[in-house]
Amino acid sequence: LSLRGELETAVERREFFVHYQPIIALDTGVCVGAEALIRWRRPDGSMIRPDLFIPVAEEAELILPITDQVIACVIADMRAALLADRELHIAINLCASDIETGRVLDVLERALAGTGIEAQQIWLEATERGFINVEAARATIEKARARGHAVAIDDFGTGYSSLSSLQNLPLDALKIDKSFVDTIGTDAATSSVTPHIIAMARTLNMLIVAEGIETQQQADYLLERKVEFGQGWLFAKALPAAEFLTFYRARR
Ligand code: G
Ligand code: G
Ligand code: MN
Ligand code: NA
Repeated sequence: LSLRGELETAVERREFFVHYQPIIALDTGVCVGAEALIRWRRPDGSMIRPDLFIPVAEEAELILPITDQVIACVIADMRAALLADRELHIAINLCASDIETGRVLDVLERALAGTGIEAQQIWLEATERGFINVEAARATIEKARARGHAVAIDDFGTGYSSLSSLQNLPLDALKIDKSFVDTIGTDAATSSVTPHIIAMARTLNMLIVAEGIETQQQADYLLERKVEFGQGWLFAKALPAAEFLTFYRARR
């Protein structure tokens, strides 16, 4: 069976679930929420990484039903905690086609209706990978923000979006990709790019979330440069829902 065929079956059987990677305020160490990261366990028990199956799902136009299932999982896992604590935030990943069509916003609105969860509690991460139509993206981002969601540009620096298109998008936050965080404290040629990304986000009044922080040296460097938030194995891996909530309550 092709991966595409397997994905079709997986959508029908709702084989997807979500793990939650804590997002930490670097200055206080407080946990402010989590990024929802999709997981897929096939019937034979094996797991496939999202960076392998998400592009296939996008190509096969299966991404909308998959994002729909991620949203449903987040609500099922987190509803009680989100209602009990309005400071708790969960970030959901959207791929380029989600952003360009914007249909996902209606799916999200319907899913949230009547749950008591506030739109402000759901952050959206728009990957810049595969981003083509900046005007279409702008319409979706504006609509999302008008509804109260905060929108971050994800994987920044790894795609094709130019500085000028970023300047023209009404974004709340920028996520510094792990590939840049990895170079902190090394003499890799790209290590000089990280300060420029930080300066650019500042100029555009965007909050910054650094991804893939693995060492205290990286965290210290980012904190010195007033990067607000961080994620990475230094703090926690992506966790099953109950484990994330235990972590969250311990780190308030
Ligand atoms: O943690 P990890 O292996 O799960 O994530 C791998 C990649 O898959 C990341 O680039 C991440 O943004 C992407 N990803 C994880 N979950 C989702 C999701 O629910 N939707 C989309 N579109 N991408 C996701
Ligand atoms: O949304 P995005 O593309 O950025 O997904 C983040 C990916 O990075 C996921 O695969 C997640 O599991 C992984 N990840 C998160 N933190 C770390 C880290 O500190 N080290 C490594 N090696 N991978 C990480
Ligand atoms: Mn992300
Ligand atoms: Na990323």
